[in-house]
Amino acid sequence: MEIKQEIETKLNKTIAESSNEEIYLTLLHLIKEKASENQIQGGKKRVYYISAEFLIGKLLSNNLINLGIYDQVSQVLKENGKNLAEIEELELEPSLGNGGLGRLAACFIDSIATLGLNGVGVGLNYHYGLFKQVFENHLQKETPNPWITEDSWLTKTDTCYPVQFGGMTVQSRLYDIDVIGYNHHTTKLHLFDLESVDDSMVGDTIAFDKEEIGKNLTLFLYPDDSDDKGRLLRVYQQYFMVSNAARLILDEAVERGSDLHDLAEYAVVQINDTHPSMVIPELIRLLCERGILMDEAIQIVSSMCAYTNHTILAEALEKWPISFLEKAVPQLMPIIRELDNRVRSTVSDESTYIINHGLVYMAHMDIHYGYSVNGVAYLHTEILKNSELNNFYKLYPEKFNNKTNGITFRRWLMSCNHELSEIITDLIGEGWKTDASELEKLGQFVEDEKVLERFLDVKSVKKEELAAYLKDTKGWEIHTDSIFDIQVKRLHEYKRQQLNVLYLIHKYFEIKAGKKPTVPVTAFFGAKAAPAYTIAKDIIHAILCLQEIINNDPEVSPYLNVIMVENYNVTLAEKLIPACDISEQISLASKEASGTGNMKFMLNGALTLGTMDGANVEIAKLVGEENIFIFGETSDEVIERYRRGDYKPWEYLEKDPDIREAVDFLVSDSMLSVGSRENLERLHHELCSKDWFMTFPDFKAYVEAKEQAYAAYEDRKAWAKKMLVNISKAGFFSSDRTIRQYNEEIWVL
Ligand code: 26Q
Repeated sequence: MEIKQEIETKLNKTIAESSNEEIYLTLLHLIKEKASENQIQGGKKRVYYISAEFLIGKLLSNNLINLGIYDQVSQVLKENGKNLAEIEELELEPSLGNGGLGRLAACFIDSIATLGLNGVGVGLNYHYGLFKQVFENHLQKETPNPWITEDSWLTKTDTCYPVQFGGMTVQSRLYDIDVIGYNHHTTKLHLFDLESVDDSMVGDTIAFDKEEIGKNLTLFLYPDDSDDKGRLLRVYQQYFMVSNAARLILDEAVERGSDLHDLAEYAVVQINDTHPSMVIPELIRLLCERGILMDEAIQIVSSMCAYTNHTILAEALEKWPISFLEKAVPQLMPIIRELDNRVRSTVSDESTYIINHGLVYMAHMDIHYGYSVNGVAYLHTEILKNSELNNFYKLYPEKFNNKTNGITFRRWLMSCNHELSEIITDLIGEGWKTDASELEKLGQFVEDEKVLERFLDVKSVKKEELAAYLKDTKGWEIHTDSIFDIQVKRLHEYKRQQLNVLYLIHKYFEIKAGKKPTVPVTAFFGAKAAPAYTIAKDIIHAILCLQEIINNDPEVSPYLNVIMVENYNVTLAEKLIPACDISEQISLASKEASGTGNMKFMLNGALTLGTMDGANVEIAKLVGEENIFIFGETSDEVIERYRRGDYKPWEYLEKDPDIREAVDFLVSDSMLSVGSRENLERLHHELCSKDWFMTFPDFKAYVEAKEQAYAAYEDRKAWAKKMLVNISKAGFFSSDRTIRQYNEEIWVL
């Protein structure tokens, strides 16, 4: 059937006489039907990618693209007076993730489906997901962010399990979202929900009764662990997720012929950071319950669980007080104790024990009782092996491996940047869509002026589009001939948005003093801070104050503007990334495990301004030093500074007047007249007395690198060449490549 006929049959009227809402729902149902026709069958073994977060973003466009009908549908709608972009606006974005880790999981299931692998995602169906960010008085406020409507991408299933907690049992229900790969293969994202969940507990704020587990368990995604009640709820959530996952794994294996002794031939579990780590003792518990002896159960589970580490920050490694686990999941504690005892009887290095000083170290359990431990970028894995997890590496060198992260090019190029996709296809054919390494073929055009011109033109179109969107939604005027310099990611001190802030203040002073840039700059920010992360919120406050001061200063605003977008999410990322000239990846070297935004920007023709951290190291190696702007201390230098423990920020304040001037501006009359003294003074004090993520030692190098990048931008042809090289080398960062490696080296499906 023609697509127009298909849509109109479902609508039961013509497209022209239907509302956008009706068309949206019709497309949603049509896509769901098509998805069910192409479920991956696969072989004997199935991978379960368990993750507390799946930051999937809106699905309409992406699904149309992956089904190969986007152009047709868009055309038919246009011919009938409708606009697909406007229809897309009706979809609510599910915010089932905080940031990188959740978005990575979403890219991975897209690639699993695209490659036709026998794999599913397993997580939780949070009704409100992460909070929605609003700015009030230049401060972040958190509000609930509901996304589930009567008709949504969720499909209710009949799968339900009782889940037992200390003192109570709750009932679960499984909801599925179809994950449509490029070329039609479809798999499932399994999201477990609490059958008795009570949405009415949520009012206008994100505050709710944290103790009513039977009602609140799947209401929110945890943005922080600031108080004990919240932390305990997180334990309940994690166990609910893995207990359901474990039962699903056993049931499906048995259904496909397993006698449970051979479970590892039927299932492999990828543990996405430590949030699902309790799946190990839970699987052991269930196997024992079904008649398998402890020794064998441990051996089976150890041969089917693999752990991915996403962080080097010690404070982010989960460790739970025994008392929490005793209260929430008493049935697991005997097993965890047994696992710890076995380590104690064979390993002398106490630092690797699972239970220490009344705390249960989740990562330690994963490493002792999983068969694979992987980092998410080359440098990250090296740091894990050589310092952070060195004690474990000495015990199990064979378990450690690297899987450099990747992104799905369907969403991060084909869907968010049709114009660029078309040029690429025009130049090198369609092959890159299924084999990203073919982007290398673009290399032959680096000297072709006409081609370079086309790349610059697309960038302008995407900048105009972003500016028009911000004009429509916020009334902001953006100079589209300015350099779009963008830093979007979660707000965290190690990511160093505050370094960017210090630069902007410095630049502001220079312009005031008459040193005017040749090309104007617009500095964009987008970032959510965890609600209890005080300094992160202070940094947001400083950016918003600066935005007001700089944009309203007639001496400065023709040359420099600051734009902080509200509620940065996947949908906004899809608008910002294609419009970017300079991608800010300025984390303190050694702290960013990988980063994936860096890959998305590169793929869309932005040049990276960054430190030698995470996957920036691999980007730099691929594009060569003339096509990236690298600055700052190396990870070795930083690690050595921390080891010596002798960093004194005040020494930099004393010897560098530029740093002093920039930092002190935070508490100047000018800032205090628009902002709040408490927030600004706290940030000022933090930087002057601690500066824990060492912005001052990198400040000069950062200023120089920025100036170099801005100067390079002026030679448009040379810049276009650099863009082209970046795009042509981005193929390595396709999540299809990453997932192939997971499969070849870990899962072996
Ligand atoms: C832990 C305990 C209590 C409450 C919350 C958490 C928690 C929640 C989310 C801890 C960590 C996260 C998320 C981490 C994350 O997003 N890490 C990022 O993972 C990306 C994908 O591998 C990397 O590219 C980033 O470098 C890394 O920061």
